[in-house]
Amino acid sequence: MKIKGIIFDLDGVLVHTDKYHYLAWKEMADKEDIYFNEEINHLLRGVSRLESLNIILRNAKKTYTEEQKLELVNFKNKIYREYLSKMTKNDVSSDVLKTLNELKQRNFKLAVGSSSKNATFIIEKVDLSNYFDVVIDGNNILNSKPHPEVFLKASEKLGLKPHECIVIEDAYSGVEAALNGGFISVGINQAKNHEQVHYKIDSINEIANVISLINNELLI
Ligand code: B16
Ligand code: MG
Repeated sequence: MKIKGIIFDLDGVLVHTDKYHYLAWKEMADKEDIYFNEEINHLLRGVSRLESLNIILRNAKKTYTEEQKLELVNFKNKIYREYLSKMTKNDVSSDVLKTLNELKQRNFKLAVGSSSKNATFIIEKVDLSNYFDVVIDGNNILNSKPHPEVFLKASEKLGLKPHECIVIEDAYSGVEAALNGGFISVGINQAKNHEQVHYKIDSINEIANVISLINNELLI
């Protein structure tokens, strides 16, 4: 079976919105006098907004009601969206553009599989909409990564089986989700630390090579 589709994570893979998540959560944490640093921020990669808050609140000095939690996530999201609203196509690296163009030219089906409810907004701001056949995001799923729902929905909408797709992830939880769904996983940055990730890459440029490698291997 050959690889026919590529499902990209958004935050931390296609765009570096992870720095804005950090800044917005940091502002919320400082306001509440909760200890938060970049190390803790790594734990939030791929995890839903509310689950992210619950991770941050492990360091809180008091307990929060569900209503107060909602206020905190709304506070964070407002700051986060202010950063997002300033994004342009210049926030997409030349490596990402080159890779997407090459994969499109080679007729691979491309999808985004993101936990973010802001995914469509981001993709439009950075002018990447035309590259993707399918976008599945936090608004389309009930279970966030490490549950495989986001990737299973993406592959289904692409008309492909999980084993015909590779998933590119920067998050430990994202690699878990890919493995749980029966996908071939490719880890970049933090996701390279996952013990079971199938392929580790240092740059998105390497995706085409990984695909050639898999397709040749599967031919044997
Ligand atoms: P939002 P991804 C994820 O995006 C982020 O990595 C994660 O840090 C964030 O909490 C989650 O989206 C929800 O984002 O607050 O915008 O709905 O990596 O799955 O593309
Ligand atoms: Mg990510």
